[in-house]
Amino acid sequence: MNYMKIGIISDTHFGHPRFEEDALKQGREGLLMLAERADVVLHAGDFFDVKVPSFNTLHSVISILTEFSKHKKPLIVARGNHERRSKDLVDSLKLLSSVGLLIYKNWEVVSFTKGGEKINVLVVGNVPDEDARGVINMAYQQNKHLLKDGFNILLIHQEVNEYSSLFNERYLSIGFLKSLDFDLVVNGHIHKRYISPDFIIPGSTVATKLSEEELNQPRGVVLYDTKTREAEEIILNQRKGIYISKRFSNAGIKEVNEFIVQEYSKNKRKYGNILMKIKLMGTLKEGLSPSDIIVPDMPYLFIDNQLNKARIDVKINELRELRDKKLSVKEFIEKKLVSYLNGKMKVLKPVELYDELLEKDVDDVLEGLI
Ligand SMILES: [Mn+2]
Repeated sequence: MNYMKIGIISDTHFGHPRFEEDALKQGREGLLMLAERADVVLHAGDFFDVKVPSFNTLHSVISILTEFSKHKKPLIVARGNHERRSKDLVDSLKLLSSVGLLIYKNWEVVSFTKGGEKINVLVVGNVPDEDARGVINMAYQQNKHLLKDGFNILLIHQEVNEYSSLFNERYLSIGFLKSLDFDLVVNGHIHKRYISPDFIIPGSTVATKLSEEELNQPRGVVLYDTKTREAEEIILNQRKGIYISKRFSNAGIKEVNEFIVQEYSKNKRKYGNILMKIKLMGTLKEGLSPSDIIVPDMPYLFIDNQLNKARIDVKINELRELRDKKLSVKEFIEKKLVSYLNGKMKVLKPVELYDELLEKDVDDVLEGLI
């Protein structure tokens, strides 16, 4: 009996405004690698990053797909949330499918056979996550008769509670997806890779957010064997993502700057091309503010400056408290002064001093104290 190799890729985000070059390079490598090794390639959505890609992006993508097409392997793409446009507008995937560079389906089963093996792919493009159960179930019921013989795959682009940081009881769950009885579910949207014999999220081929999770996971694609139900991860050549967080205590500008430059240079020497995010936390010396840190201009270096955040939060909370209690400014200062002077004055109670200061000349008040 024959079997098939399914290439699985997702979230190439071509045309990403910040990482356009990486998206093209890594997406190209992933697609062409699968074109060579797989019998059929599935793309689980967010092919493009933007709803209306620029001519430059389209030009680059068309050249990638032209190379891909030389391998004569079908490329099936589901719509991601980034491609969703209103019904009467032609979207980027429809455009590419109209010239035969990819197969773009929605609510449809596409079938392929190789030797004695048949695979059926039900494609359901992205819908609002609250509606996903209803929509996918309806698409399944309508197309069930086409899923009788062969290896059945569901290709979607949605949140799934077990793998998402957002929980919503109306979103998809593994239990729901298993109840539909597919041999394999392939999902995009979630940029972190998860692999099991019957559920695969390949993850994105490019980091689109500078989160710790996205930076610390190497990007890749998956090659799935329908016979053994084993999935091979293929890691792409890529800029090394590095996420560092550092806590300072009463630091000066120089100390912070030196840390940034040292970490960047050290990693650049070690890995070559890097994409680095440094989160700065803790406190600066009295009198310095976070905006005093001027970040050195280095390619693919991003700084999340949270210095003095605790101090700033305390101030914000005091102001919030003031607002909540609807204290007047006068009362607020009185409270601050009382808490500051409590136990430090013998002659007057802090509250009396405050009243005197409000009504009399400061010099007269001070004279009275001596
Ligand atoms: Mn995405």
